[in-house]
Amino acid sequence: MTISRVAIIGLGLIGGSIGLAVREMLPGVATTGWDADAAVRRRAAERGLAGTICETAGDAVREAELVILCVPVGAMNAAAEAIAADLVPGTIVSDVGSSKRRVGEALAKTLPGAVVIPAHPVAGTENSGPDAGFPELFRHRWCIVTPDHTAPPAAVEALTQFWEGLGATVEIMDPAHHDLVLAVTSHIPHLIAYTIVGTASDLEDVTRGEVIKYSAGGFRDFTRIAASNPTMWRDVFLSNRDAVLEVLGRFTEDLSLLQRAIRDGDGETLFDLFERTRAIRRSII
Ligand code: TYR
Repeated sequence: MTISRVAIIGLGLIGGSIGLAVREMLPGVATTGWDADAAVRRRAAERGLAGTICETAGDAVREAELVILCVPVGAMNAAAEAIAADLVPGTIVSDVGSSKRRVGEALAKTLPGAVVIPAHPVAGTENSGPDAGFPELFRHRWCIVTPDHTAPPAAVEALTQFWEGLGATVEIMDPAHHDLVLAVTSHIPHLIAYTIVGTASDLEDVTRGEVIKYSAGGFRDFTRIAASNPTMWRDVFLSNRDAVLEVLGRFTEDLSLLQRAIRDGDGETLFDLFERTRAIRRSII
């Protein structure tokens, strides 16, 4: 089974990047695109984010073998409802959401005739919208695919080949496990960035100007992450609630231990942790 026509629903950073990447790397694959926002559709047409930008979601999906929902996790069900009436039974429906278990369950319920195979390209930037996409976004990135037991192997393989064609490396994973892994590697780090930037801006005795001026000390990297799309990240935390709360519980315990070590002047605890974390960084790069 090969895919020759892909519908992209949602033309922001990820949807737009998929369209541009297909045009560049999979020239035999046609794309249609749709976005609920008319201004985004106009901009998408100007940038050529898909071969055809459609006026309705139904027009976009009718002839596609693969439909990819590229909307915030909280808008996934509305996107599924927008395509439901025009979706040909047996069409593969995937998504790009950062949390997988609840999204997959909801899509399967809303689109009973579709072959639902959730996926998460672990790629992005702090930018969003139809001007943010670029064709190399997925190159050398992971795409985690989380099929359930009902997904036909040929469809999983077709989706895998599609993502590999865009330069990604595909890993198959259980959705609940995905959500726990991403809670610790992505969701909580984003939460920490949001928190520290918020804390800095609320301090009475340090001005906003000073925070910006001296941000080279580490703060700057947090501000990049904290500039990420607010709607998308609100939805990620609500959708991956269980895994996020579990990891957050561990994180706050560990933070309290460091707080105590600092208060007690316990340099050994601090040093041991910092040495361990440096080794982790050095094994990544
Ligand atoms: N926000 C991340 C960054 O800018 C990218 C990213 C975000 C990747 C969400 C995956 C994801 O699910 O580095």
